[in-house]
Amino acid sequence: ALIERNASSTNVQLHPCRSRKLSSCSSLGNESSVLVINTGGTIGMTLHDSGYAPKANALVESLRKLPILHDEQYARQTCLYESYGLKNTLVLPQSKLNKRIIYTILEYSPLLDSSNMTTDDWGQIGKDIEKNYENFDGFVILHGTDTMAYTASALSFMCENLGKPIVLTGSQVPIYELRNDGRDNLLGALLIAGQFIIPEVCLYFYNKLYRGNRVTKVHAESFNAFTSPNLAPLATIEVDFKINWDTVWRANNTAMFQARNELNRNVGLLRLFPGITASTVRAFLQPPMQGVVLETYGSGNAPDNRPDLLEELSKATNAGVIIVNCTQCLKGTVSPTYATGKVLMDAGLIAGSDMTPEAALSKLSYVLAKKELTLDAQKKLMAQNLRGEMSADLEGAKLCLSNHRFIQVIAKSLNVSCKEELEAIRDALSPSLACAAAKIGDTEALEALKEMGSDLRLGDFDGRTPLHVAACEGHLGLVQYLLNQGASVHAKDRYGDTPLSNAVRFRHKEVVRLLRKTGAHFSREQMEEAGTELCSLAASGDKDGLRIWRIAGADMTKPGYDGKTAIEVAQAAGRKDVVEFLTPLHQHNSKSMNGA
Ligand code: ASN
Repeated sequence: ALIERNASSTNVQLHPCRSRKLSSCSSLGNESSVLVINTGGTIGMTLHDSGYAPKANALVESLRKLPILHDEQYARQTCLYESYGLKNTLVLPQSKLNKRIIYTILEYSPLLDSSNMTTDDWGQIGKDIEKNYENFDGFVILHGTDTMAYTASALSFMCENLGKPIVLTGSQVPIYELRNDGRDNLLGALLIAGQFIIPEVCLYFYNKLYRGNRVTKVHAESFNAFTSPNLAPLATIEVDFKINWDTVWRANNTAMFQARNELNRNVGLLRLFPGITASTVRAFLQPPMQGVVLETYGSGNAPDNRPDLLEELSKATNAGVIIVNCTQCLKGTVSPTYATGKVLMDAGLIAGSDMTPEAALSKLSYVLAKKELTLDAQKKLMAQNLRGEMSADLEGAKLCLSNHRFIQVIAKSLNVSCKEELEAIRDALSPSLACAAAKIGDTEALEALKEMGSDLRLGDFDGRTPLHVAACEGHLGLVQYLLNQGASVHAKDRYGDTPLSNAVRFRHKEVVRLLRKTGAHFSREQMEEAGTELCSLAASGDKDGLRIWRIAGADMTKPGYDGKTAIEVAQAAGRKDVVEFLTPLHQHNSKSMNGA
């Protein structure tokens, strides 16, 4: 009783929790249900005269005979077959996390080698997931490896506001053969889809779970067939499941799940090569072409000495073709570093950041099918990070904010997709936030920033560290705290000021003492400039001011800009008390150098 792929029969209505008799099943709470959509691929192939080809109606029965993939005893005890009424439902043995994963296989007809798949097949998978969305906890798609990265990318865009895991997998050797990678891959995918709420379209292969729109097939024979060049795996499954929850993408709105199954077919991939002719490019960009991924060199470069080529590109973008610039390199991103990259921007291309060509192409297909949008809005979407398919542009992220919760808010608004990006934002923002916290003496906020992994010793855009700010404000306790955290008393901001010179300026005696105790001292230039400052303090009779300089270790005999010393200025101004104050210092210069 296989459920065939036609619109009326693909809604797998039954759900164990609703349809099974509770009295006869004690462990329903531990159960989760997964829909496995079998589209074909090597995993279910056998050898024919013409080579490997998919074998229909065979997978369920062979899985049923594999104890690691089906627990017949449990199925009978819990009346699994009666309740489902379908022979294509199986159950995994109990997992380490005490879960029972019940999975129902929906087999497509015909099963396809993934080389035969088209955008219509992506649409069909989308429809079937949508129809069965509420009946299952997760979804596994069995798929050939050849175009799996394309399907995974496409589904990631089509599945809007996804709240459940969709895991694509397959194998390099059919599951029917003695040595194969199909069993492990299927088992891993089921365990992920049935046990963890990773609300992404993922690809599981050879012990690693990847974000689906970040992968590319890199090996035709190895079991380790995929790589995710610009994003670390979402999970690694070895002795334990290690899930990088920080990297897991989540929809950040309150909309319901829906699969957008319309896709635009007028898209294409064009790879630049030295000597490509303008006529090739022109032919490729002819109507009905609407979206093209141009695979460029290095960080998004193309010849800037080929006006014929650039003209063809400009003509096409002016005519409304969206052209996305992606690099031919496996790793790294498109950036406007070179003149040879800038010319493409000038020609109206959209920078594709570090998207894989597979992701960029399927994104175009998805975005161009949104007919309700204007061309400009479609272009904007192409440049935006929609599902974690590209790394967010963190340029200009150095904002000054006074509350560390803003980091999360900013991360969200920038559509940050992984731990590394979040860390980059944190590193860009936290010095400013730490300075803001230091200003108001908020040790708790500084602690919170530290817990987030921020380095409290770092300076903001002006090189001002939290210690500078705390010293200005005279927050003695905070200065102590920051020193204990390893803050440097020698840090200089862009004006050459140190925490010590700041504390002197705002006359925080105790802070100056503490900083001096920790080894703070004036620099040679500061010492040179001190003379003039001392003279002006002496002229105005400001003994308090002079005292703080003395505590800070200034040489009180240093002459000012006109060669006169502070004591000479005090004498000329008839400030006897200042002269008195400065006399012993004058005589015992060496002592005063060590502070009071
Ligand atoms: N040709 C196969 C496919 O993509 C390759 C595989 O699955 N390993 O369907």
